[in-house]
Amino acid sequence: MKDPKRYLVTAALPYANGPLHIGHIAGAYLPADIYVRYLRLKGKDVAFICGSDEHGVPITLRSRKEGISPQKIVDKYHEINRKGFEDLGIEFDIYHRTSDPLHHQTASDFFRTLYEKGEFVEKEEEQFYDEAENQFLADRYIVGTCPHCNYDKAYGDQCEQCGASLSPKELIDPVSALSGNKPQLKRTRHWYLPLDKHQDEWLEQWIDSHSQDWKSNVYGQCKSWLNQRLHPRAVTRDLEWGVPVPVEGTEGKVLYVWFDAPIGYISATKAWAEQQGKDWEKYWKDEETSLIHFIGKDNIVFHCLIFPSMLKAHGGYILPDNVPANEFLNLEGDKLSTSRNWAVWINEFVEDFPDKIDTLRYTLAANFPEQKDNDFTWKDFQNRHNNELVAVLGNFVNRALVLTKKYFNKQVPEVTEWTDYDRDIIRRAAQIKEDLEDRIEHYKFREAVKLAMDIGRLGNKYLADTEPWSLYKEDPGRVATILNLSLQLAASISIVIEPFLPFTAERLRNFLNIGQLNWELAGKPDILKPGHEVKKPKHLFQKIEDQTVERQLEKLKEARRKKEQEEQGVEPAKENISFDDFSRLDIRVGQILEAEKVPKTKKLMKLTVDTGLDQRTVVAGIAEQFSPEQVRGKQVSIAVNLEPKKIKGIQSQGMILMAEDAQGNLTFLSPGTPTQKGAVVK
Ligand code: B3M
Ligand code: ZN
Repeated sequence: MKDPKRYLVTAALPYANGPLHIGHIAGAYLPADIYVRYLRLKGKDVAFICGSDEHGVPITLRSRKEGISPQKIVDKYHEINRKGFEDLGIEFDIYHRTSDPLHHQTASDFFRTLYEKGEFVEKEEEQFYDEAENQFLADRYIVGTCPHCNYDKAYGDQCEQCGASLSPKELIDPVSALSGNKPQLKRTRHWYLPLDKHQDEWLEQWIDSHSQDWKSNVYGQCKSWLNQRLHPRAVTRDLEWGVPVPVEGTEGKVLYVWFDAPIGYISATKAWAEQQGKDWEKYWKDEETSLIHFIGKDNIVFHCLIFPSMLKAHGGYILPDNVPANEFLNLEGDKLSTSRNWAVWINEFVEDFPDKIDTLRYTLAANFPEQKDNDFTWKDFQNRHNNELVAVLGNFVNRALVLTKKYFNKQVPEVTEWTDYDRDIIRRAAQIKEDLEDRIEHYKFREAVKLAMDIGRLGNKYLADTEPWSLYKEDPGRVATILNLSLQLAASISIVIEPFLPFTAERLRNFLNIGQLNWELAGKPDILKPGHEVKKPKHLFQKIEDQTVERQLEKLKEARRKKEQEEQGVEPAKENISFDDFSRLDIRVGQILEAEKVPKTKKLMKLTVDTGLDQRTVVAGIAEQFSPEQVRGKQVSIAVNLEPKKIKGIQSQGMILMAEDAQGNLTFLSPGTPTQKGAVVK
């Protein structure tokens, strides 16, 4: 849309079931924030909407796993994620939540309107059911083997390995995610959105109308869905957690999370408009509003096909103007993964690098997976910081300020006369600003962030070519012109980097002693007036040392190792003890002389052991795996200075050392060759 009256920009509502990592940020939130900051700099009317998606199976599964209520789970992660965005300088106008009553009301009304208009198809059919848990198994409640790629942990709604969208009945060997049982089939009634009808009536045509202005990855995915033909999609579920279906006689049913979540954008806009004294309907119903959804690629079908069909079925709403979805970000060459703990978590990053938020934003923007998956590495993070932010941006700004202090007492000098070369620099700066606009407006943020840096590159080249430091004695008037232009370039930089590096832009404005400027000033040669006083120069950035990023790499690998061990059932390491503590233990090689089961117990065996010091009685929990015959005569390790303890009425004097694996299998720690009884184990 050319020159819309206002913008409504949404970023996918993250599930409040866990913390955010850099993959989320690179997928949807940072591109959205860059875009919105740009619009704000241009003085546009824009509402930037986000919030927590607090329904759906990811939440209820998490709540079961942690043994706390769904509401407690979403309260916890809503706050963590809200703060994470704030720390990254991602400035939504509102960060709402779908457990809010206003949302329940809005989603409920929306459903009722469609219901009353006859926009749903009602169907009763058989669905998988877990008898033991008394629950229907939709979406992630059911797992099995993916029919497309054979991945054996595919969910009922999607395979995370190949990305295919699935329905439970397509899974091979499905089992309940709750009990692990084989599911039964049971009849149930649901409401379906007839996407096939929408496809024929308008949807396909509408998607086609965006073949040129939507990103090819987005348009391509939509076409591939349409080519396989859309099917009616159930928008209700047999679950307890969610927005109740607002129809008589539907107890135990809620709206499908992907039905209510996008309506979350609407309820969030309502809440924001109420706070601001604005009219929410202008943002959703006026044809002159441009609605833009920023999302990750796994959300394309919901935002490009399903939600538009809901809006159309309802009537009165505008449809998205664009849905600039990114592909996925990898980390150090490997898929980002919560389950394998291969991620840079936002809360941890903020803790480790409170003054490097912009470096993260910069590195992510430079690597946005705009057309295909892309990689984040810590080495690249360091290189971009040191070789670009420090060496280009920081260096230029610092030189301009230092020279201004030295020659002109911190005041912007007056231009004596522009040379042809100066004019060329001015023209190039203006060109960069124009190119930058074009790239941002076409969602090409990787090129855009590079262009923003180009003004710094231009400034460095200008100083290197003109060498004001060697001219002052001869020609102070020329130096005045050079520094004037350098400071104008620095002011331009403070504008164009704002969408990408907002914290740095603020510092730079502070150095230049100016407030936030309108976008249109960027690239102009007269932003700062002669005589304006700038501040004492400081450095914009400090270098990142090798060991800093090496530590992060170590931390990543350590986290993954821990997770793998956890999965394999390896117990976590205990705290260190002193050598003294250890040497107080007295462990000897002993030999089992006699063995008999302790009556009326399953596990216990009474042993007589020759410790080399004495013969003593020990009770050991080994009877389930060993018979008395198997252990008689065996050489073992025995702790001999443990305090005696009464077990089932028998005085036990010591402990036989055993290795126990995650399945509870026991092995004796016997010497490898026959050893003298009483030999000390140390
Ligand atoms: N919560 C899925 C996701 O976080 C979902 C997005 C909803 S946007 C309306 O990927
Ligand atoms: Zn698959």
